Amino acid sequence: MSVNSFETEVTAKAADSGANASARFAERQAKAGSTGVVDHERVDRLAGKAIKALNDLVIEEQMSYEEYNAFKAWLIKVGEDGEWPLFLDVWLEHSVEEVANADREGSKGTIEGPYYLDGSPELEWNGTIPMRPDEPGTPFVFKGQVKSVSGEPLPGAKLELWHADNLGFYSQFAPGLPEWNLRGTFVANENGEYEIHTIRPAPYQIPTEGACGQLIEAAGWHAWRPAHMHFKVHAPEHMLITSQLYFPGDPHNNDDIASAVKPELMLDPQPNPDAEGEYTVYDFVLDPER
Ligand code: MBD
Ligand code: FE
Repeated sequence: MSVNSFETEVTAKAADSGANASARFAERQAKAGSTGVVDHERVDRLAGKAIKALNDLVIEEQMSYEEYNAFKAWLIKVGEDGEWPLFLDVWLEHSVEEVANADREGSKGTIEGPYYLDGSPELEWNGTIPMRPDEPGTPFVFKGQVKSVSGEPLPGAKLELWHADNLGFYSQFAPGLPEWNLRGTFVANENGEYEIHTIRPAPYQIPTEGACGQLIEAAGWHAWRPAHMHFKVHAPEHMLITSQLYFPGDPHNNDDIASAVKPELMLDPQPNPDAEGEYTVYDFVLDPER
């Protein structure tokens, strides 16, 4: 394969990823169902404030008709490209997550992002995540314990893990990958322990071909997220944690486009004394259900 056709393939895959997230989100939202009850006072307050913030911006910045029409065209394109989940999860979800989890005592979490899928294959506490036989990347062992805030181990905890491959692609959002590649649900042992075998993901560039990429280009920003692994950790009678963990030294730890890095979420990988690659230890501390 020539370098050019490789680039074309990578570009096409990335473009699909943003759009696929729209369809997946719509399916999940439909399954979750809605009560159909509208809190008119709350909608009045939130929508009213959002509209006022935009009007204030127009006045403060003396926005021109040219700018207004460029904004309108861009909003239309975000929808056409299926990039609303991407846009919202990159530029807004971090504040929603901060509000939602402000009073937790256990481990810090961070945003879910657009590429979570439920129902990944269930694996033993020390299993290997589904991957291709020749999956590129540094072998990576991730081990630790799930505990409650009072320090008790939580046997039967489940850790859902999903991450990008060595080129930055997520299975089911980029074509050509096995269905559950680098996605798995690990069941902790009787001591709440887990030992996950996977590969180190690569730094991730959000798709640049669609409306979000157009905004990034026009504003002179960059499209990078540091390399990360996503988790959802569940245990009976405890609150779910949604998190992401990061690697020290990544060039984008301090300027993640999705503003989702926190100092508590940094891993400490070491050479693995028992096998090729690296290992790291990280414990999850869960708050009791309220
Ligand atoms: C990702 O992989 C991601 O985690 C987020 C938050 C946004 C876009 C792509
Ligand atoms: Fe991600």
